[in-house]
Amino acid sequence: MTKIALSIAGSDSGAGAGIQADLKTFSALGVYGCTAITALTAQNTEKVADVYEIPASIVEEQIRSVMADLPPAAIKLGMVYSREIIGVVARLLNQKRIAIVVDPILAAGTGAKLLKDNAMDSFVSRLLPLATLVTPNKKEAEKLSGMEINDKNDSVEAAIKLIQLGAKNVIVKGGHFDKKVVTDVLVLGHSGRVIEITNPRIKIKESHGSGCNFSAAVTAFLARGFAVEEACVMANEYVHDAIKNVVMLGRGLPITNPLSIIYKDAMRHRVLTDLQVAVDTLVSLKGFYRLIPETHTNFAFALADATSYLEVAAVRGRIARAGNIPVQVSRIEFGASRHMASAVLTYMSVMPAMRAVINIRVDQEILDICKSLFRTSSYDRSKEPKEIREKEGSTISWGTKTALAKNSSAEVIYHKGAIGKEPMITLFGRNPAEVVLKIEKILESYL
Ligand code: PXL
Repeated sequence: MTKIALSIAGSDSGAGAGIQADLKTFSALGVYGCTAITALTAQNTEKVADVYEIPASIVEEQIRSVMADLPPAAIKLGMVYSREIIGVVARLLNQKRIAIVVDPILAAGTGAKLLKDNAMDSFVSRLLPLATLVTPNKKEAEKLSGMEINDKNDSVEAAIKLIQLGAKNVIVKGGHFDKKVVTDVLVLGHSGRVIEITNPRIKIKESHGSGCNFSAAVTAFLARGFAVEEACVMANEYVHDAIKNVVMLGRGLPITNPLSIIYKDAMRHRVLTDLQVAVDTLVSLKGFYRLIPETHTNFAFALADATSYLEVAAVRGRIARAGNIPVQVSRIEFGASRHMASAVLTYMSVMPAMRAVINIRVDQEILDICKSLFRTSSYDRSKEPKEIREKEGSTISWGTKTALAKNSSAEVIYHKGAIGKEPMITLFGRNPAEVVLKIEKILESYL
């Protein structure tokens, strides 16, 4: 059954952080999100222009309305802003056996205060004791613990202080430490266990919304029934991906992209199915077997933003021929062909829209047909520099680049072989269906 999560937080008109980020994150992670809005911020990627506090009684009515009819399996507290709102939240959530994630929002990434100075004491005394998990960054952990934090040991010490103040578990996030890798430090209050979750640093200064996305993701995973440690590890991976896919839309901070995971899953599915449909058509084309070289054919299709062969789908084991019948040897998978991936990735670095490629047999007649139908270019493998030849897997990339340098709009790139190397034609298209159409054209002339 669909689980419900409730976010008690502020609205961000720029929709990168706050309630808007929480709803996107809950939705992306398969949880139904409800909200109780504590404050309206007027803001964009550059600054918070103003904050309007929602009366505590209205915050109370929102929480009551949701709880009465849409019982949440987990609750997230974001920006709570004032003592009055903290009082209401503490009263309503006290004694509730629901996982509560407290994201201690003190200030916006662009600087503005999001918790009033006179609310700090009640935040600590009334909300920390409710927390299943508190998710401070470096600065927030320093403020709450009253100590300076410079390394992982300090993070553990600060987390223990927050546990002594009543939090059950604490994760001090590593994003704001000046380190090459980012390490989140999770301290489990019950066992005292310390868990480090480490990622390579993504090279951006700051990403608007990442803190909200993280705490909302943990909340979603807790709502779905994962334990705190698992929820933190999964949320960490999710947000790492969301930060990698930031969108630069305004003049200020880049915005974290909490939906990237669903777009990516959808795109991967599209790439696999489009390629399979095209391969099915291809192997049924009359006479196609005559275009399959001794080393077999492969057909590859890359994700739109692919940079590695793992993001290019191809046929595991290639398309071989059994007599006159083309045979798809195994499944279509990402990472199945380093060779074809190398060709298409190099091609895409010049023309990003051309994401599909197939290799076919070379004889003079096929080559002449290709030249009559398509823009072509070629490279000479005997001219391959020694250092490229010695580097495993770099020949195709070098060849494709060399051929494109001669004719940057070539749809067909070929080489005539070298000692011990079978000649090869690579034929490119925007997608697999377009490549199949080109193959059909070749076959019309190659009787
Ligand atoms: O990123 C913290 C945050 C949380 N909640 C709201 C915000 C911000 C940052 O700007 O505006 C409403």
